[in-house]
Formats: sequence, C-alpha cells, structure tokens
Amino acid sequence: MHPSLSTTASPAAAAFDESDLVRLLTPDGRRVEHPDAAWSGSEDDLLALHRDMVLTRRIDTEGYALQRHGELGLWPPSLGQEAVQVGTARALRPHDMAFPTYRDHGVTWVRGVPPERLLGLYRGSEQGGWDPAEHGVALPAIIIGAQTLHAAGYAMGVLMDEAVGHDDAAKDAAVAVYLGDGATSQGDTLEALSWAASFTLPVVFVIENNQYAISTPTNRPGGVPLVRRADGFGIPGVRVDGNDVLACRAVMETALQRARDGRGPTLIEAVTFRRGAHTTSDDPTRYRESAEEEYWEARDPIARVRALLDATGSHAEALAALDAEADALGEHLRAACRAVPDPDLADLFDRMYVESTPELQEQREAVLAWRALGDEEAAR
Ligand SMILES: Cc1ncc(C[n+]2csc(CCOP(=O)(O)OP(=O)(O)O)c2C)c(N)n1
Repeated sequence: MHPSLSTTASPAAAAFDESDLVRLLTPDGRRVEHPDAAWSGSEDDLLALHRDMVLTRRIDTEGYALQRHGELGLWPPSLGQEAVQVGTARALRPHDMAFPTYRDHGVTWVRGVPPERLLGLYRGSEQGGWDPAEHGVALPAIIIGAQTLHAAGYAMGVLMDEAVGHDDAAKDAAVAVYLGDGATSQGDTLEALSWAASFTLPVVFVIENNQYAISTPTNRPGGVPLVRRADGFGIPGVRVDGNDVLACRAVMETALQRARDGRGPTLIEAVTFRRGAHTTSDDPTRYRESAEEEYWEARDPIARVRALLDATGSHAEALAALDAEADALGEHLRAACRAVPDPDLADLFDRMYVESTPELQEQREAVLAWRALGDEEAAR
C-alpha cells in the first residue's frame, strides 16, 4: 500500500492525547476553567459566536452542494473547523489584518466578506474577490505556506509604521496568519517564523491542525506536537482545543494583545479535525477510518456550544430566527452563484499590477485580437 494511504499513523481515538489542550468548554458542553485562558463573555456573546459558526457551516454546505451541481469548479470544506476560525477571527479588531487559506470560510465570514465573493473565486470567475484593506483580510492563499510570508511582511510594515506598543486600541495593530498542519513543513513557513521571531513581529501564527494534509496524517513528519516548533524559534506556543470556540477566542486575544503591545509573535496550534473531504476532488475514505470521523463528530464545535446554551436558559426564539437566517443565506448564495458574471478576459491583465507594464499591455492586445478573430469566425 502507498504510505499516504496507510491509516496506521492516523491519530486513533484511543491514542489521542488531549491533556495539554487549553479548553474552556468540554466536548459535552460544560464550562471549565483553565489557568492560562479566560472567557467572561455574556449570553449574547455566546449566541453571537454560535451564530457565526452556524452560518459558516451553512456557507460551507452550500459551497459543497453548488460544486456538486456543477456550479463551482472546486470547494474546500471547512466542516468541523468552525470554532478555530470563528473564535480566533472574532478576537481581531477592525484594523488588524488576517491572512487566510482556501479553507478559512469562517475567517472571511467574520471579517465581513460577503460569502458570495468566495463563490466567484471557486467558480473561476473572480480575479480577486474583495479589497483586502476594506475587510482586513487578504485573499485566500492556495499556495501552501505563501501567506505566512505575506503576513510576516505585512507585520514588518506594521512595525515600521510604529503601530504597536502604545497601549492604545486605536493605534496598535496585529496580524493573524492561518495555516494548516501540512504547511508547517513548507520552507516559507519556517522562514516566516524565523523573521517573526528575529524582528519581534506583531504576528500570530494559527495552525489549524486538522490532522491531515490531504491524505498525509499530521504525525507523519516525526510525531512531535506542532506547538513545540515554537520553542525552536524562541517564541511562545499554545496548544488549544480547536473545537472549543471559547478557548480559541481566549488564547487568540492574549496572543494578539501580546503582538499589539510590541512583544512579538505567538504560535497557536489549534487541534481540530477536517470532517469533510480535503476538497470536492478528494475521497477521505481511502485514507482514514470511520471510527476516527465518529470520534471527532462527537466533539462537534457547534453542538458543544449549543449544549451550553441549552443548559443556561431558553433560547428557542433566537435559535428559530437563526435557522431562518441560515435558510435565507443558503437561498441567497444559490441565487448569487448563478448570477456571478462571466470573467472579462481583459480584466486579467488590468489587475496584475497597480500600473500595468508595456509587456502586459502587448499581451492583452494580442489576446483580445485573438479572441476577436474567434468571434468573427464563429459569426461566419
Ligand atoms: C506550495 C504547494 N505545494 C503543494 C500544494 C498542493 N496542496 C494543496 S492542499 C495541500 C495540503 C495542505 O495541507 P494543510 O497545510 O494541512 O492544510 P489543509 O488542507 O489540511 O487545511 C497540498 C500539498 C500547494 N497548493 N502548494
């Protein structure tokens, strides 16, 4: 059997060590305390986090279904990763900047990106998707690890602008970068960590350890917990329950504040699980067993917040309204997907640089002339 198809190295339920995870909400929805993290939000805050996760899941379900209906070229599911994405992104302030990957639908949702803009990207119709400056979130990186260098470079800029260390929420800024467990093996990531540590950059590395880099289990590159990579760079590392939205929010708040205060980077390993396929082109039954999926299903990030909400009072009205909101969002996304305009070929060249180059303009003219020829032939 090909090594990547072996399931023996996967984190079997019994072998998985949860003892060092920062956790504030148990898998069955009970609040617990932790010496290194605190969450003191209100009932409304809890409902808001729950809403973000439910709507993120709805965006994901719709994206998946739209791909299956042939409306999208590809979709990378985020099922099961809602807590780490929503919890950490909700700790960001408006002028902080996030650098997500292709799977971070919860991050873009929290930053206010209209989810239909994601559909344009995966339909192959969008050259970009949104203005990163407007939403405080970059376009998703598909090249593994590339966003870590973008984030380190941006954080370098924040430092040069002297936008840290004033103890002033209006001035100080931080940067968050999201990466998968597989991306920790990429040279770009190691370089970004090295720069971040060397220059005390205001950046938080959020590793979404969803256990697999496509079919390669996390424990394949040596079995050392990813959080321990932080030691090598001399920066703090935190291992958090990535399916616990409260803990994710709490550890991220601390890490971002550290960055804004000018005390440098933090590495967070959020231990979670990708419950769906890697992308719609993948079949996870070829490399992992259903027992592992069931183990993680029982740790569902939304269900555990829901259990806490059910224990703290009656929220029937808010939850019914949320169901209706999710249905309306689904309907909106389906209609918006079909209404995405076809891409304009010339646009491809115009969007390359702020100021185009003569070479690009030449290429643009050549392509447009070639297309006009095709149109003429078709009309004959
Ligand atoms: C530089 C580069 N190498 C390889 C790929 C192909 N590729 C796409 S996704 C992926 C696995 C990434 O795994 P991980 O970082 O754990 O993120 P996840 O997909 O699990 O969220 C790979 C190798 C790529 N996109 N970019």
